[in-house]
Amino acid sequence: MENIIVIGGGGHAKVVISILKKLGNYNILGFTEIESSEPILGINNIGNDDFVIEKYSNTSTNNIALGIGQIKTHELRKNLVSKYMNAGFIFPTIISPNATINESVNIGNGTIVMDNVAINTCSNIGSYSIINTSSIIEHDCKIGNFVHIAPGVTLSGEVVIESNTFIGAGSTVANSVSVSENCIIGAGSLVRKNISQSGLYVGNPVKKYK
Ligand code: JB3
Repeated sequence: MENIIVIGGGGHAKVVISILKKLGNYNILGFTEIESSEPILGINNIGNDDFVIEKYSNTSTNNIALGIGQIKTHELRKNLVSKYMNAGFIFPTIISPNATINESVNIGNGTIVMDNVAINTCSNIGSYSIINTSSIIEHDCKIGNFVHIAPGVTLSGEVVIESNTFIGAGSTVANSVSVSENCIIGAGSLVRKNISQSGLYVGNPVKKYK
């Protein structure tokens, strides 16, 4: 069984570790944190990023899971991916055994799909994204890289979510609508028209806030 190390020891990392435990196809060596911290779900903190990179780069222990979430910005996640990839680590795609993914769906490296997600026919999901608990991605959707689809989101058919965009919990994006990169859609919003300008949008239907 291959080893894997989880980056981060907060709430998102707990969920990622729980999915890896359910999957049972990796030996979870530990998680990395800025400072020493208590174990999570029986998994130990094995040090900070620099220590782990120093110790494990160019060894057979080179699987990494991105256990840091994304709400306001994707920058920290992007920087960590670069840091670890430059040291020879890889970010496998991780899909909960409780997710329903159509066989025609493609999901990129480093993307993590949580419990009770449904992704329907011919949708394409990019890399290093979070498809969070109980979200629905309907047929023929296109999701970019470093996107966070928060819990309970519904994307109707043929929706496009460009890279670095966050779709807040419980939001709905209507059929064939496109949302541009670097957007934040507030929780519980309804997006019925294309959004072509980056920014913060909230409401039913959404209005641009800044
Ligand atoms: O909304 C949901 C369902 N989940 C949220 C998730 C998507 O994002 C969750 O509620 C949080 O809002 C957030 O989860 P996350 O990222 O786990 O947040 P937090 O609980 O604050 O934990 C972040 C952890 O990352 C903290 O313990 C930090 O110390 C750690 N951290 C920050 N920078 C880092 C670094 N760890 C490492 N290894 N390296 C870093 O550079």
